[in-house]
Amino acid sequence: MSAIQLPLLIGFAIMAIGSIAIFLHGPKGREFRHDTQFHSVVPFIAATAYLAMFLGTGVVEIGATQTFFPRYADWAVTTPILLAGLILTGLHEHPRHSTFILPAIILDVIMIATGLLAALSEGDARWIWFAWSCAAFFGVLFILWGPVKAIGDNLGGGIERVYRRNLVFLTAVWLVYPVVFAFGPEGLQSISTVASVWIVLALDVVAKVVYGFVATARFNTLPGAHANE
Ligand code: RET
Repeated sequence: MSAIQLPLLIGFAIMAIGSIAIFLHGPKGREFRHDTQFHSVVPFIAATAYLAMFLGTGVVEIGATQTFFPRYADWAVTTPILLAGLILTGLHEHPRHSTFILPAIILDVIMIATGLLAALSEGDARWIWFAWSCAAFFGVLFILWGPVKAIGDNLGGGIERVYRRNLVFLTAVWLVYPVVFAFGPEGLQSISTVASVWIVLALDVVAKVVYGFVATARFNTLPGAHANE
């Protein structure tokens, strides 16, 4: 097994176990909640991506850098689910939640797609795509911290507290990804490929599994959280 395969295998195992653990941790019996469904499916998707990367499927050497296509495929699917989950936590009873979920998801998918374009291009083009991806990211953050937070603040009943805490957690973790990209093998090359795979693994575990537990536990504290959805 090569040095790069170890974190990928560990990633597969943590994500597979995390998916089952979040599901079992959720409400029992016939009760279904959007947050438990969302948060257990996210690590399952990641486990699939880590398995593919461990097997070398979709890992392509372009120029001097390795591009992990499954990583971007994973993010393109899981980050919209995490965003939809966060917005639904704040606004699940609000009739206009799709007004915010859709634009947030579109910007988010553009962020991941142009991040992949940055990884695939060279020279100035790489940094232009990086900057454009960051612009989309700021659009996502604007929606979450601006209108969604403002509406949530007026709903009361503890929703605003749960939303704000989840929002702070999500923002803090997500902001590290572009930093790792900028300093990693795709950017300034101050971090080696193996080190960057370990760092992204740690971030993915926090953003998907730890956040999944924390967010579902916080949702549990809301009155009415146990109603069938
Ligand atoms: C890239 C590179 C280009 C600039 C930006 C990026 C942002 C990535 C983010 C990824 C989040 C991933 C998560 C995965 C786990 O569920 C594509 C690295 C802004 C924010 C949360």
